[in-house]
Amino acid sequence: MNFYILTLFPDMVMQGLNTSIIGRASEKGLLHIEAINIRDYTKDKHKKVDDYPYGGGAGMLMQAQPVYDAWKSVVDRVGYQPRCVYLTPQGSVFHQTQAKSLAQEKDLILLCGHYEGIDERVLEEIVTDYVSIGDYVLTGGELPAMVLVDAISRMVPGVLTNDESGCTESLEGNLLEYPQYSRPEEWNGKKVPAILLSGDHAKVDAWRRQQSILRTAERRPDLLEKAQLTEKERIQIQKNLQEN
Ligand code: 6GU
Repeated sequence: MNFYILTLFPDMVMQGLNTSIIGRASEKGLLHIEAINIRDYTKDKHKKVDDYPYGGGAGMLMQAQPVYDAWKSVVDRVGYQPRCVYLTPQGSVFHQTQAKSLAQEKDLILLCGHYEGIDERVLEEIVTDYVSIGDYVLTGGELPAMVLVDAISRMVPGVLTNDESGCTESLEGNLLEYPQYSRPEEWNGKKVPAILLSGDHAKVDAWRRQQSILRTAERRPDLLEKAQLTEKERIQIQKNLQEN
């Protein structure tokens, strides 16, 4: 899959994406991640890419022309208009289902804003999706773009090894992951739950399922409403909530 990230800070984005699993997948040729410097497309003789907003107000806006020309350079190269995601706190909040769906694309353009935003007219021309990564404000779209590339890439076939793909399920059933333990059997006076050492796979599975449900009830009750639970499991949650 090919990612084209339109940004004023190409180094920031590339530095964050050349390591670990995403870096390995890029080396293998499963991913192509490219940052395009919007400043390279300005026609201003001082390489300026921003200006004051009409009507006044705080801060500067990124101007339409360099953003459009940076986008057009990608479109001309790939020969069609791929989906173009603008990272903005005004977008719909990114979710695992969207990561999965965007992983089906061959090419994806990610547009990172800075300053107070981007001239609305170019957004109307090029943006297909407005995406936020949560209800808080960041200084720019670069970190959100990196979040999207990571979340989407791990859904691209081959990016995760078999060992790694186990953790794909965590949010899909709307249940959080159960707690996990590795060696030693006792650390800092704390023992690994005995059932995990029992070798009884059915019991281990049942325990993990129960832990997932309890953890979700405690930490993300909003998710639990969407989870597929048996009647028995729902009753168990009620019992636990009453006990605590
Ligand atoms: Cl996508 N951009 C910015 N600037 N801030 C954000 C965000 C995006 N998502 C949450 N906060």
